[in-house]
Amino acid sequence: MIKTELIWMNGKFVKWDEAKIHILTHGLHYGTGVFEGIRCYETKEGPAVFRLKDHIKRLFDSAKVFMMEIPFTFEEIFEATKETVRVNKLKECYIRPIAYYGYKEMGLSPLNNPVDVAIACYPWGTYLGEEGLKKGVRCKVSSWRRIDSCMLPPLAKLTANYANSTLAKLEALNCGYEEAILLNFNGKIAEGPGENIFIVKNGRLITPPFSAGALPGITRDSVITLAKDQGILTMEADILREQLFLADEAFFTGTAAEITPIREVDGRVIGDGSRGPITGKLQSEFFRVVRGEVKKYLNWLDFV
Ligand code: PPE
Repeated sequence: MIKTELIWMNGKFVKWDEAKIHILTHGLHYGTGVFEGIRCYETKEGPAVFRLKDHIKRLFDSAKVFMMEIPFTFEEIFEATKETVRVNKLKECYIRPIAYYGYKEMGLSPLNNPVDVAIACYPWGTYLGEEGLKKGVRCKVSSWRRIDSCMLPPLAKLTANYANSTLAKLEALNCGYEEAILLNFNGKIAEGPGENIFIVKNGRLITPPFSAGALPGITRDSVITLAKDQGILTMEADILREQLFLADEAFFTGTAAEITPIREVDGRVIGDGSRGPITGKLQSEFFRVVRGEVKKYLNWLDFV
């Protein structure tokens, strides 16, 4: 990890190496936190955060599901996020805001504990490798199922949910694959451990609906919008494992993963085994949009 200078903690900037918490922090023991992943890209007009308001809205939505009161307003977190990028003098970075139950009491009820909030930012290159972004990644359908909404809320970005993601990721890596794909409890495709998933079939996009356990991804939403502009329709529908095997193209979307093609699943080559034409088209449009090269979508950028 590449260190930067300052991290925002509860309203103050703290030096990177001093951004520490107590070992008995509630969130560390019980996964009682909510977080976001955001990217800031270099544009001709300076660094711009991609869809910052949507990310902060989702942070507050996650907290609502968890009945957690974030002790800062939307506006304060919005400004603090931009300020964190600014003080670290970064042109491009990944931004990680987190709100979690802090240190006071142990035991499952978090109600007596403070809610602490931090925002860090640091350079983070490609999520699944430069090669993965160009040629696609090899995936394994996980033996772990995506958490079901009656157990943990998959539509909220709760830190606890990522234990499920980590198990799937570990299994995929251990079996020699680059990424996992999780089925939901009904055996339909849900998403990757840190990405939404799309397939391309006969010129159309298909992606699992939220009811299948797909996080309301902001990149997912951006891709659906950009596809529509290009006359490519998206269906939100359940996807079977074999539909994935038989897709013309498949790709992941996510803030960290951006748009990453999938070239193989469980030993089946997807399409011709490289980045497909529709995936390529959406990917290059996405990178133009985040870098401020498409006028129509300048309103998705918040300049720091
Ligand atoms: N599903 C999951 C489970 C998920 O974690 C992410 C983001 C997405 C879908 C895509 O959502 P969006 O970023 O709004 O398009 N995952 C974040 C964390 C990744 C990590 O490894 O940490 C991210 O991409 O920032």
